[in-house]
Amino acid sequence: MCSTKSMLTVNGSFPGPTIVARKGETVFVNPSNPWSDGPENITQCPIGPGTNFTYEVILSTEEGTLWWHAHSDWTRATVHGAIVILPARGKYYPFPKPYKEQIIILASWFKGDVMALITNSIQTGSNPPRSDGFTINGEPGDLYECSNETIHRLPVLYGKTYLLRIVNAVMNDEQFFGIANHRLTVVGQDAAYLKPVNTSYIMITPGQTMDVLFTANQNLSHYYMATTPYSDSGRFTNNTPAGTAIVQYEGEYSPPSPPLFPPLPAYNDMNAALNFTKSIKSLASKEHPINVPQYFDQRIYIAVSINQLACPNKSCDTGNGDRIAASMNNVSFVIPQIDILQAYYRGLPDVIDRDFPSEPPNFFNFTGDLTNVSMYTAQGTKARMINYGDVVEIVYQGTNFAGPESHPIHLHGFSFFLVGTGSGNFNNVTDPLSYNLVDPPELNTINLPKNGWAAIRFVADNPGVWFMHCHLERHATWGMDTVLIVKNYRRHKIRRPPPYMPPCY
Ligand SMILES: [Cu+2]
Repeated sequence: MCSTKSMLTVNGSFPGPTIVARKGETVFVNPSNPWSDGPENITQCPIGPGTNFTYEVILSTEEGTLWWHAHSDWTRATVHGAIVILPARGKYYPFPKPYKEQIIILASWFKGDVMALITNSIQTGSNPPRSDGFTINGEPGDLYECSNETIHRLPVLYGKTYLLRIVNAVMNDEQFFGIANHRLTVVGQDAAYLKPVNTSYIMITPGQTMDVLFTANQNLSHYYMATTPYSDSGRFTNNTPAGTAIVQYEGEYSPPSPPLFPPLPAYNDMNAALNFTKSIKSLASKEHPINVPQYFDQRIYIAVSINQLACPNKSCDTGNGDRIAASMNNVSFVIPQIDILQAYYRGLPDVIDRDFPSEPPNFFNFTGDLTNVSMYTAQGTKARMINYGDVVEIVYQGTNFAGPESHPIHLHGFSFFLVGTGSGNFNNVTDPLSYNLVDPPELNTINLPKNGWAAIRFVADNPGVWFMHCHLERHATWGMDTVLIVKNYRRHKIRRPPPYMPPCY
């Protein structure tokens, strides 16, 4: 894009290296560059410059594609990569073996220094700038200036089927993605298999991964694959070209210039986004069974809001001089100085409050006219305590404050079932009647629709300190986060921390 910059990477590449494993394996990862970490000051303190730390990643039921990324400030913009989880030895995909596989990582590109941008917007209390572009496998593609030569190219053979492992590593935008003239078959999401969905486009939120098949069955030519932002906020106009790559048939022919472009939905096409999301169901086959909780022990109802915080003398750089904030159940999350896992494990006082509310402190018409409802939020470092083994239902409720939009909510530590979703306020009598308790998708990041609700269920069988946050990075920065702490039970315990944990400064 006609400029250069230095940036944080892993092994000098953007995107970073791919980790390949088989189902059920344990992977050891040793990042020795600075600032690669688990959620900073949630489950560890950051890995300091010049030091290293080994992660032991235990894969259990996951099969398909996941991704790894930094969790310190906005470093994940450039520090991320795919994790490919193949079937266990002797097992096969639940679809015909593709001829080849290709990782496709969608990401944001900022011409400026990402840390400087976010630091500045935190100081001024304002909205961080939009990214200057979108990339596919590290390249913005030839719709951007100076980017002709380096566009990512995927050579294909006529008649063959390819598996794309798509990761949305974009910072602040859901994405539509498609390939001109080619149908897509979505077969997996967040490392769990799906009933195949045949479609001309996908909508993928930051944090999500999708495994998608396509067959090279068109005339020998060049075709764009493209990624464009999706935003239902009504405050966004898309001025950014699509990130593109080229699907390039092998053979003798003269390719058109430019290649055909896929007819993706408009950036604000909410129906296109919801229709795609609603078509996603677990495969739930004999070979790949699922176990959907048919009841719950506790329900947590969480209002997810954009808010504001008072700025001294109205000195912040926004319309009314206040600071933009965000919250869950009217608590705007404050990241503590020491990591919560260590504080909890060692019983350190005064780091967390254990009283994250199980419902919003005030009930109002969350999705109605809120002009007379206060937008100010409380702040805190509150965690929700959960007994080991509890079946938990979480209902997320979108709210209509300040340019409402959908939120990709991500929970660490679990895959969970998205059992229901709908528009307006959640009705705890009628809405559960519409739940899918047969073949809901098993995910780790859901799309909470704008001014709507979404319900998830999981069994709290993983003791630990688990961050839950919106995967739009600006919302997470503003406080749209909380922590679930699953308590120990008998031999099911949080593991002892290794002696080489990065120190907290
Ligand atoms: Cu959000």
